[in-house]
Amino acid sequence: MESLRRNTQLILALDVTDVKNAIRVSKDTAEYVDAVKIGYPLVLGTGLGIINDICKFAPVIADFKVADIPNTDHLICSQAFEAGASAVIVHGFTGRDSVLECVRTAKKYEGDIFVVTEMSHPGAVEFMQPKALELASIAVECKASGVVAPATRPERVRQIRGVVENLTIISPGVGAQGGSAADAIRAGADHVIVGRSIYGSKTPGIEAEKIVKEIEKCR
Ligand code: 3DU
Repeated sequence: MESLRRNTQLILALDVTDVKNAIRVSKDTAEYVDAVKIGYPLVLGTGLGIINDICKFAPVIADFKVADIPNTDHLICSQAFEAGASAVIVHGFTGRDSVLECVRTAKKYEGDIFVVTEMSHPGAVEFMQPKALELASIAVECKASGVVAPATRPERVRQIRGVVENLTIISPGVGAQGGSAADAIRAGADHVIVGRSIYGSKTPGIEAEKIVKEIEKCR
């Protein structure tokens, strides 16, 4: 793990689409988060330069769910790291060569790669769930820093933890999707990822603090 601190164990999913809100929420929650995850909603809404703006508050994980041929994966990851991201989230279903290329690219920037295993939404049981443990072992074989595993299914986080051993598990699905931060952490997640419950609140800092306190209680 090159970049992700393990302090509050909370990662903010910053899925707002304008600079003003992105800065407001980041500033308000900065003391409670280990990282901010930025994906297509914010980057398409504002431009790639937003990564550098948000880096001032916390390390940025670029959630681009990279899923292409190795050369294109390399180009996408390079752009994200050049823009200031500390980590990039990639898919594993494209195969080992693609994931390896992402990990190779991340090394050049001393950055991290997280591989998606099973997603947190109901539809993930159709195609991803049957392959999730294999996707987790691809992450291990390719020496990724960690995996993304579903807080909506803590029992799956536990099973994925059994495969990835000491890799970092980051876990979305807390709050708006029905998952609990404490359950995900108890099941073996290192960090929970929370979006709408925090940025959709009038007081994002207070919401973030509540989640951090919930996590502290189960340590
Ligand atoms: O549901 P929330 O608003 O707390 O946001 C969750 C974030 O995590 C959001 O950015 C979504 O795209 C991302 N994510 C998942 O929710 C589930 C996954 O399996 C992977 C990423």
